[in-house]
Amino acid sequence: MMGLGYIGLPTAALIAGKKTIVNGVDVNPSVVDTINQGKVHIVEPDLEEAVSMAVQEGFLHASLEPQEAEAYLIVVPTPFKEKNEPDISYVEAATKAILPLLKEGDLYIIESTSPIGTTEKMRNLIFGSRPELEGKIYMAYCPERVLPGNVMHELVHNDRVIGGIDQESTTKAVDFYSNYVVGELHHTNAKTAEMCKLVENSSRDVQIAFANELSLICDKAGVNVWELIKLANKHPRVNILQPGCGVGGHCIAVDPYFIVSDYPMESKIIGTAREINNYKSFWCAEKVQTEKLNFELKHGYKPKVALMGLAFKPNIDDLRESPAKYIVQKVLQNANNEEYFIVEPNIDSHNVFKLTDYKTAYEKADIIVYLVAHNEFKDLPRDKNKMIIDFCGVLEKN
Ligand code: SAJ
Repeated sequence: MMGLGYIGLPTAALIAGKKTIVNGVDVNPSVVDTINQGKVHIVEPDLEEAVSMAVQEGFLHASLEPQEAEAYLIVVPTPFKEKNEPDISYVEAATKAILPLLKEGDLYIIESTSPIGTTEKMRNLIFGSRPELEGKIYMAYCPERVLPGNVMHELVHNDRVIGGIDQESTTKAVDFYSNYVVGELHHTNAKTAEMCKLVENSSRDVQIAFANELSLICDKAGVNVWELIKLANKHPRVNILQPGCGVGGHCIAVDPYFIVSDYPMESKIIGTAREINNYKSFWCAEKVQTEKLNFELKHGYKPKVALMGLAFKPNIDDLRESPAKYIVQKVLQNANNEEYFIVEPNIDSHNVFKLTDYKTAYEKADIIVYLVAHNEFKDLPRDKNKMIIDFCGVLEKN
């Protein structure tokens, strides 16, 4: 297992749990040490138990260098270079690391979200330096589709799309996953599987952009967007998602760019959706500043503002690409930080922000800004004397 992050480690634990010996490889020595102690570096329900058992029973061992195996899974990050271009250098590096170990009959699978054509590129890389392996090893792409917070369940139960560089590779990879996955395994080719992953997340991004666009229109029109969407969704063929303060996380806010950067002329809706969702975060930050000023003009004193939530979505502790965090940063720029309370009930402390307990912040603030619809916030009392700015429908969900 090349990469022991949010997907690699749970997958390694799952496979090891079926009594298959897994060598987990990561470039980070502290990750390797942590896992070999049966511990984890990621917050994910049920993961620690699975890793601890797999390590104790001797089926999972982590190291900095790969060892010879029959199947190699590439589960490393594919981040962005400047100008929103995908960077597949980790996939390349992981592939180069196993290159000397590959032998006839081996299976090579990429799970990392990748630009269309990456499996083909890795085929050229492998056979370019090991031509004797051409037609002798199996290569496939099989994207992960799990939702953070529900990874251990979804790894087993979600359907998988599996695309080989040829029929034999697809069949071999399907056989491999059938040992661990009870969801349906769908056969295709590598390029379609690569694109399928990007399209799934782009589709969700476009749908959220539609909801966010509605929220901007409704703000001007004086219509409650939450009620509007609830009513529109009563139509049997309409299913609008929820607006929020933007789209975050390391998948939906990123993957559409993999398409846009390669097909800029053709991917107009996908590109525009990204712009709308990014703009929504900027708009929210501006709105907080404007409403704070309005309050001051009306009441004659500077209000205290509670910024409620930093995570990228409800009930998690993950702040990566978080629109809430972006809004907090933007609002605090050139502001008097004493006037703000920053709240994130899912983390104890933060290296930049001084956090306040959510109940204290609610009590002391004049303006409450809901940035993330965490469950805790829904149970707070409804104090009519406070100004509430609800970007994510906390008040609608009770
Ligand atoms: N969001 C909204 N409105 C909504 C739904 C979500 O604003 O109605 C926002 C969330 O607050 C968050 C962002 O979108 O900021 C993304 O959250 P999410 O729950 O939609 O998705 P992720 O990023 O946690 O996981 C997604 C999933 N993909 C799809 O649902 C198509 C997951 O299945 C993928 O495996 C994952 O991306 C991934 O790793 O690619």
